Amino acid sequence: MKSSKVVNVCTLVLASCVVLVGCGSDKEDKTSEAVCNELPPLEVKDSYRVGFAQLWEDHGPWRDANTASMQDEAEKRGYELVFDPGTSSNPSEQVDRMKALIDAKVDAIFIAPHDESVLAPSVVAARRACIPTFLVDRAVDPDVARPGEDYVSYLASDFRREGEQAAEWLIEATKGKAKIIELEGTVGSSPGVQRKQGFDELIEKEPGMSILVSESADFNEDEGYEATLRLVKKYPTADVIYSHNDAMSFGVIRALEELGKVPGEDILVVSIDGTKKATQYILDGKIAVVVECNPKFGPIAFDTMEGYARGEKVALRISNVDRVFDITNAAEYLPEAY
Ligand code: GYE
Repeated sequence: MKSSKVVNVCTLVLASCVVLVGCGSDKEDKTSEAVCNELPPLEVKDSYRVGFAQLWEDHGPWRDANTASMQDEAEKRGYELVFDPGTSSNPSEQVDRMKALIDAKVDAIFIAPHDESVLAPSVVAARRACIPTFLVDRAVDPDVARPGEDYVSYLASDFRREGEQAAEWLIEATKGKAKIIELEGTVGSSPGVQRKQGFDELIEKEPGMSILVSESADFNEDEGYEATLRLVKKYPTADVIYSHNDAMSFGVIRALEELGKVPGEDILVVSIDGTKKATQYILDGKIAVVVECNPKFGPIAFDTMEGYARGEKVALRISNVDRVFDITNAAEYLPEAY
């Protein structure tokens, strides 16, 4: 099994080099570097050097739990995780970090792309450099980086479903009556786009419900705080804030309390993620509901990578099933919350 994989890799590298020369590419292209024109295979090995292109780090408990899960799992399996945490929310910085992983010739790459468009060419670049890449947490534009051709698989929650779950809970809890402020995640990110689509579509069908305003606070606590201060003053009839993640919801709660509003009484806060702090806020009556978004990808990510190396058929999309937490079940969930 092992040796046949090695042969496959060599064949592919040689074939690619021949294609390059055969195509009459210019001098720069005629290097000894392998170029893969299709999904690169992964050798079966006892240990791997795996790159992890995480988003920037200052993103709250979800991101921390996500990073920890990848690091713990790599360590458990005796793999080296090449991980350089970002320092700013600028997507071009993540492009640079992807390039560094490609230059370091890691065996495989996991990437949590900042947004769908800016990072898509980096995924294509990894494929060309013969590094099998897996998307974890967020997607890239499938017209640029093609599933099953440029990357192996996309592992994430179903963000549209999360948005629907938030809307379904709210419709029932308010009996179809609400005036909503929506705080979106990062512009152009798959959770930001799809949590909005799933939620808005169901709310639009309810004659007694309206979204007064919807704007991005970049999945960031301080931006959630600033936006809430401004928008609650501008839309005084609002009685619900739907925030696309827990970090922004913490900012929402801070702002509401500063404005003399009682979260849970004057304004219902609807959130997504399922962090320990947000779960405690449900028990304190400050957050009404949290739709789960499980960040612990480590085990499934590495199992998928190993399955791919063994030549197993890997699904192009691997989806988590997320739960909904409110006052009826938050206490039960709290011990496992992150
Ligand atoms: O909800 C949020 C984080 O991409 C699903 O990113 C993830 C989101 C998560 O900043 O807290």
